[in-house]
Amino acid sequence: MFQRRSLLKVAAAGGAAALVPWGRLTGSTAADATQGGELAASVPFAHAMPLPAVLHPTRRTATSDLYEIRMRQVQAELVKGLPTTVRTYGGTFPGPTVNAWRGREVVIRQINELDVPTAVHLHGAHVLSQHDGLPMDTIAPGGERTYHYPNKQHAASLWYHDHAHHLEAENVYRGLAGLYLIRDPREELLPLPSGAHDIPLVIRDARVEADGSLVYTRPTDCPHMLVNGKERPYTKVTARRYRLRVYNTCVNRYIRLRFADGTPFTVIGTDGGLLEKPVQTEDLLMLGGERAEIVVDFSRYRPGTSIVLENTAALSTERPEILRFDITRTAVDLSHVPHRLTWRPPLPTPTVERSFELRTFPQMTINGQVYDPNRVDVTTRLGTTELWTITNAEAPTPAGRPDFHLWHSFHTHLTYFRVVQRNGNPAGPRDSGLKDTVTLAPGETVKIKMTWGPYTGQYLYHCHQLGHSSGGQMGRIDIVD
Ligand SMILES: [Cu+2]
Repeated sequence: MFQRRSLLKVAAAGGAAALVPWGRLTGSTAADATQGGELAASVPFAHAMPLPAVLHPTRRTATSDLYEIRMRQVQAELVKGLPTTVRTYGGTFPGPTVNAWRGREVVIRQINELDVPTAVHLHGAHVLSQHDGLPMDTIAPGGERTYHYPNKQHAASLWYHDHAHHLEAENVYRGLAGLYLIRDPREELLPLPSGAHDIPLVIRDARVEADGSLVYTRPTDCPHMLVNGKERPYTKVTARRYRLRVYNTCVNRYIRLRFADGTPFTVIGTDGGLLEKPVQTEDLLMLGGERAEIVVDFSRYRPGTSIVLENTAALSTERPEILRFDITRTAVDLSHVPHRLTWRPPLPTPTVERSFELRTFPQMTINGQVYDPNRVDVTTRLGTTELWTITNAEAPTPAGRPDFHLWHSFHTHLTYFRVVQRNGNPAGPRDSGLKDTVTLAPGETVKIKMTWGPYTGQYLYHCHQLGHSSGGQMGRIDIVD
């Protein structure tokens, strides 16, 4: 229940809109606000940033790599010195990284040793419906399920995470997320930074209490920003180029990343893999579910200096620092970013148009409806190219007011899309490349186009603010022959 102290704090932080009970907005039974517990102190740069563990196959066949993951509850140190109970894939937080190769199948046996149902969705993958981790296709506690991933798609930075109906937001928040990288021998030929100079940054928020407990609550009460599972870590780099695979795995908030000195960097990839041409920028706005691959040249810094990556969308009550890079020494660097990275065939002209309106109030809905797994919202034929107009129907908010709950991030399963327009203008650099998740600030409209395939069956589209999808901001699309 809302306690007076929490109410005052939220009111001070967020204004009237933030007073709508979190549970009612999201359909969750989680705390409406913090329960008056004492927050763990935030101590930046106390942890060295780890890399996520790498999962090794239990067996390899001529065509497939076979893996096994036990979902289980363990303790992890998110905030320095505090043990925190988390839900994990394979006992690590975040889960272990799966390295897949284009054209080679991955089979993962998922065993649920948690006390909650789960469903494993591979975000960004072209997979058969029965392996998509649909909300009702859950693995009961004590049960297991084997998922098949064909990897017949471009190299890209994917991730696997929970999708069990009404539970996905809290399950992901408590740790059920891991990386899945599809590699392609042809992409490996590019002169991009690779090996030890190709590193993932899995960024998310959390609320850790002074006793170490992790509280699932509204994002304005989650001030601990984690990278690869540790709060505001530091990492040592040499003075050369690095490829950073940046993930926003926050369940309910956007981040806006920028180096403290405004240093520009090069975006080389997005949700669906490499861009055709690199894009220079100084900041990155990312909603939950989005990925960005960037190349940063640390040779501009003298060894012995440090540079901090900041979140300029941090609340005034939070620290902006996300991660500190310590430049240790000079290095030989033979890598560079080619002017042209890849080529993608243009999509055919759309033959079907549809519109989708996302609302936060009075409920999390798409076109006025909450998700019903037994209701087919869209039926389309395999191979149809469609133009979708997506609108965030909430009014823009006054500057400076926390409005995470009014933003939406529209995500399609099965296929990537291209953003054609944002607010009537041609898609800019921020929306370039193949996307599976697109951000919508209050009042914004985007047009996206996609070809539905390569499989028939039941799939989903939904908001990737997972508190919103948990609350029903999700639709069913059936693809038929
Ligand atoms: Cu939403």
